[in-house]
Amino acid sequence: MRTTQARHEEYFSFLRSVSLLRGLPEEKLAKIVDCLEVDYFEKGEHIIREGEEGNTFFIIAKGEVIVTQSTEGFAEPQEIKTLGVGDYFGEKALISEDVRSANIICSENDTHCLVVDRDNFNQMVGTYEELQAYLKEYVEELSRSDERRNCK
Ligand code: WNU
Repeated sequence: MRTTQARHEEYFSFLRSVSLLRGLPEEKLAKIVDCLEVDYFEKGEHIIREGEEGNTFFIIAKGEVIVTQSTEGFAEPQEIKTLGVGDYFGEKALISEDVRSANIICSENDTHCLVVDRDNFNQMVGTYEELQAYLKEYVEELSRSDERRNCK
């Protein structure tokens, strides 16, 4: 069995490679690792459902997911993009204080996501102004591209 120490080191070095978190001081990163949960998904599973309430932020540590969204003129949610290792999702519901705005569906077996809850997300983002500004801007851009795509 892997020790807690080994797990900590593994996720710490992984998080250091995630571009979003580049500017975070090491002690902040270590705290995030302490309060992470790891969730495992199989191909076809919904990780996030559009319209549901959500209180978690995800970082992909292994595998791949697709993002889909309900769109005017289409019966089925339409695929918007694919995300892979080092990508993250779920920030929009936390930042906009809204329900989930898209579906996240696992597209590869044995996908691992690091999960940060709302309190820890707020601590992570709140203590780092550049990250906060970056994410706010990105979330506004997502809303604009949703409108351009005629999401429902
Ligand atoms: C998009 N429109 C919407 C993505 C991930 C991180 C960043 C893009 Cl910084 P949520 C559903 C999640 C949402 C986003 C993610 O899906 N998402 C998008 C879009 O065009 N959401 N509305 N592209 S991937 C992505 C930028 O994370 O957060 O909590 O749940 O609404």
